[in-house]
Amino acid sequence: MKVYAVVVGAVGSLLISANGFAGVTELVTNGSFESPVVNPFQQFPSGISGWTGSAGVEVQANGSLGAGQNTPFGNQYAELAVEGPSTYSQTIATVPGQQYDFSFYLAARPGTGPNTVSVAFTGNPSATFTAADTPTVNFQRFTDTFTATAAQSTLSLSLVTPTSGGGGGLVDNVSLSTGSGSPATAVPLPAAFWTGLSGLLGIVAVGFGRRALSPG
Ligand SMILES: [Ca+2]
Repeated sequence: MKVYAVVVGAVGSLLISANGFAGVTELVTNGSFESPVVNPFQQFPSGISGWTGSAGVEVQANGSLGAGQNTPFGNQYAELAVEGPSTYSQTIATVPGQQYDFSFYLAARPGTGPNTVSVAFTGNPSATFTAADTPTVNFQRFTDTFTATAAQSTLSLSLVTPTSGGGGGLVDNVSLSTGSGSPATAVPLPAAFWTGLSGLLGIVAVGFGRRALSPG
């Protein structure tokens, strides 16, 4: 028990900022769009904490698109279509040459067809990700790896389709970290730590992992 307590104290700050991944430092601010609190949705022309939007930022609370239309990550998510397609951006301090793991969750707004999002990161080719149209909001995890080329890198998410103003591009849990490979092995820790962790934060981490492996 003594070893366990010491280890928890040593890495406690890392765990708090890890967004569910032990040992990985989260670099995105407000990546889960939980701030500010909205009910049931709200548009912010000048952006929100962490994010600016070329056409504003729209935050929605669970249920705003109908009963059961929810994110599994907190109570809020964002929609890249505000009154039209918007590009959400966040500038992050980075180390040139350092590799970064990126991930986010994307769901199509039901009834709008496949929703495609382009993700850009300073100095890297952009990548596109598509979530199929489904009757119920279904967040799926997408990942990429970027290498920083500057001390400041801008991460941007742009809605590619749909292009009409009807809405689309539901995003949540946007994450960027310097962790590489599996989060569970990113930082070597004593077995006793993991045993203890399962009783504390393991519920969060395992829940996150299961959804990541089997979206839907
Ligand atoms: Ca969220």
